Amino acid sequence: ESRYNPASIEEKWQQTWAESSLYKTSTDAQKPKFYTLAMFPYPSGNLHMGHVRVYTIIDVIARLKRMQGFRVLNPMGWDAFGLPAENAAIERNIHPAKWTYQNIAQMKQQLERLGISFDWEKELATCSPDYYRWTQWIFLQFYNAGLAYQKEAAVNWDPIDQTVLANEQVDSEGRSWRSGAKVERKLLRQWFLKITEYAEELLNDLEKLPGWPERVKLMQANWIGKSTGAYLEFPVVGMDENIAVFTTRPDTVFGVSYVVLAPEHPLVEKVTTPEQKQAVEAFIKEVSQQSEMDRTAENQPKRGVPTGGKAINPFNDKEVPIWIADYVLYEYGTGAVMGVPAHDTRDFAFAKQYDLPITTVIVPDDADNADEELTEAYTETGVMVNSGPCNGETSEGCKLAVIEYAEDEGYGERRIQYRLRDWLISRQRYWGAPIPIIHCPKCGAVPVPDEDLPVTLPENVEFSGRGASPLSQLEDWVNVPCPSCGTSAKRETDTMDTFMDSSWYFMRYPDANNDQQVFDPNIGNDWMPVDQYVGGIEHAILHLLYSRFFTKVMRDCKLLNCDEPFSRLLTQGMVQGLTYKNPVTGKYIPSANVNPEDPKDPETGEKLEVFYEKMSKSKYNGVDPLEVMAKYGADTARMFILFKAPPEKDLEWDDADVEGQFRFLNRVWRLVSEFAEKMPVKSSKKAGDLSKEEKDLRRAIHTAIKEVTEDLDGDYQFNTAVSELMKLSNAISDAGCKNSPVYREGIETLLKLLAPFSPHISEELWQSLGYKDSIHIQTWPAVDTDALVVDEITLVIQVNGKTRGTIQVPAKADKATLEQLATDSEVAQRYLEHQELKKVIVVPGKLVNFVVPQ
Ligand code: ANZ
Ligand code: ZN
Repeated sequence: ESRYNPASIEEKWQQTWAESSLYKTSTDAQKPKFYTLAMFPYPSGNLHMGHVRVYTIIDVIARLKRMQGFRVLNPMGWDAFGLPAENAAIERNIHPAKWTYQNIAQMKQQLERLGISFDWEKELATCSPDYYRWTQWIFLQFYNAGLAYQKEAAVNWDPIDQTVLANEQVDSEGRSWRSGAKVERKLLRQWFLKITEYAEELLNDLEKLPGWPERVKLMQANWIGKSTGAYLEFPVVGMDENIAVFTTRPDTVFGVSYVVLAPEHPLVEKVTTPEQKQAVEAFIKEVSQQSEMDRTAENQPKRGVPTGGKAINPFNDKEVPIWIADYVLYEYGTGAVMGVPAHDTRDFAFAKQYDLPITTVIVPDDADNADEELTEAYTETGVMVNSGPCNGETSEGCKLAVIEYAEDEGYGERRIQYRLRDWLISRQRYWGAPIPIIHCPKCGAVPVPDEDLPVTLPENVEFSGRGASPLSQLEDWVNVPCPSCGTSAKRETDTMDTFMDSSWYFMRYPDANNDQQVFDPNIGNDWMPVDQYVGGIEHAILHLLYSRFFTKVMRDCKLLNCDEPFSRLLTQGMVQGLTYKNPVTGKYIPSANVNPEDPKDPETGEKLEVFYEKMSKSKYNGVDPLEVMAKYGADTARMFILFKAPPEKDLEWDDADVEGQFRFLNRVWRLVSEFAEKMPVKSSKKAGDLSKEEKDLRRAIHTAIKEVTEDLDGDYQFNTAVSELMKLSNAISDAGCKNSPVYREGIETLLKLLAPFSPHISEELWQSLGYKDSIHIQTWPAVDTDALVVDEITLVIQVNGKTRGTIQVPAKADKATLEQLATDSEVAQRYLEHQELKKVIVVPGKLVNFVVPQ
């Protein structure tokens, strides 16, 4: 009997599986399809524990579904465009493409080391021209459908490096991560996708996703942010202009004491009086330095200046001043607000600050003193006061009345407003898919013809991190004739947000190697939607929302016929490491420098804080998957990850539990090896001929099948499934009937149930039983419900509540029979001798208690 040596068997099987293309996607049309997908990684070059967790989860599901008779598509690829590659180019003078492909090769090897059953024939990398050709093509479908357009938008501008920055590159103080310069907001012409056109459907269709976590659906709904209210117009005094406001509270219109424009609003210049011009301009400059976050932060003081202009409230003909203020955002609603200090918290703070009038127009139903001065805004519903014709009505009723009146008189209309904004996809960056547009002085924006796609990235580029986007500096590349009229024209030099690459990759996998089409719609429709998607909660909004948007647009372009891309979604929890922190200095200390019995800072002697936190380099709490696999093997690493916590919960790394799983696999190894050496029977016995021992073992086997299958088919409760496997292994090892066919059934079942979790050891042991076919193409065991029937149970015999012994009785015996059997038992005979019986209590299925005088 040989020792369990994961290193040698794991590598051997990984090779064998690859050579036999074991995980190639089946084309057997008889089988139902199952599309498993884990979010593809950014190829940073190194696999971390978070990757191990998500890819192990998807692998268990894929292997299970294959054994359950599905044709499974379980593909893998690389989200390979993006900033880190460009930064590597700037910092280390290595071309982004080279850096990226090196990382891909390395990570692929590491993934293979984990034994994940991907169909590598479907592999894709978003930075490859074969892929981004179609990203560009899809952009043009959006463009042709009127869903892609250009407009001026504010971007983060670094005045020292002369470049646009992503939000992630601006620190919390508003400074550039590279130059340290205070970032400015600058208006640039940018490309947008009209996701707002799909806002209502994106919101409503969340109902079609019962297999998604409620939390994720709620986050999406909030992000879309539907508000119902009105659009109302306030004429500007002395001018032929109206200020349009969006309000969710038309009922408060009689309480308006001022109107506010966002500083960026185009009417600001017009309405500002000469006396206020200087103050207004200074304020606009100041606000332009602030981020949207700062401007809308709740406890931030609200600031503004009067423009000197005035507007008329058409509902009561009152003149109100026009202000500009930081808390009004240009991009939301109409970029203007009616200020109602009595009933809006922000307006209240603003009015207090600048001594503007506060008029109460709603009072609580039970108010006894409506004229009392407010100490804060009253934001609830109630009864109308100071509201002309509305006085005495409920505020809810007044809402409708005001809208109807506005519609009749032409002052406004009902309006649904979404917080969701159109998606800005322009990036002034090199490492992304070029936007396939040519700007012609005569024709304007002209799409690159399909036959000229892809617009490839030029290779000889300078990466300095300074100046405009690298592409715009390449004259040769930029200057081209217009495809439509031939005039000299210029290429668009912006590239696309990498979220565009990842918004459709799941549509590409089923037909990943198609060089004629984005994908064959028949193949796409065969596989879509993804049946089970797994990924991190950090993508709850953007990636998942964009992917849903793309799916709907592709549907409307007649390329797909599904409404939603991902039927079920599992968001896996984080992997946390043991973290040591000096509470005084705030420094994190590597565990190697700490005595776990008495954790102290080796430098200062300070007692350390000890806790679990998401693994990260800067906290020195990471565990390297490669080291774990080198020590224990991939199977143990997988078992630990699956066993330690339910998949959606955070998981605390624990070396002792890793050891525990390693010991379990060793037990399985010994159990099966001992059996395999004896070349045991293959014949089967009729159920009726089974001994009690055999029946008990069969019950354990089929209980395990039932439990494991239910744990997996329900909510993927891998942790409890692993516990069931441990129970079964114990039952087998305790069983006496080692030569029985039932014992063989036990061994084989254990291996099959273990196969999705620990694919290598189960394959090795399976083939040691003499089988030549892979265990991973075996049929998932079915429950024999007859085997589950318990025909004898253990009955406890008590005397005055004290347990005196047990007997075996038929499981179906009724109360009277139980009492009889108990009375006749040897135990009862012995303890009840010469005693007068007062009472007998029978609890079927459990016990019989004889009560005698004490
Ligand atoms: C008057 C009013 C009175 C308001 C009142 C509220 C309470 P949501 O639910 O987020 O859609 N608003 C509208 N456009 C804005 C902008 N561009 N920047 C900042 N605030 C803006 O909120 C809608 C409310 O937010 C609107 O209703 C408006 O204030 C404000 F007792 O109008 B309300
Ligand atoms: Zn032209």
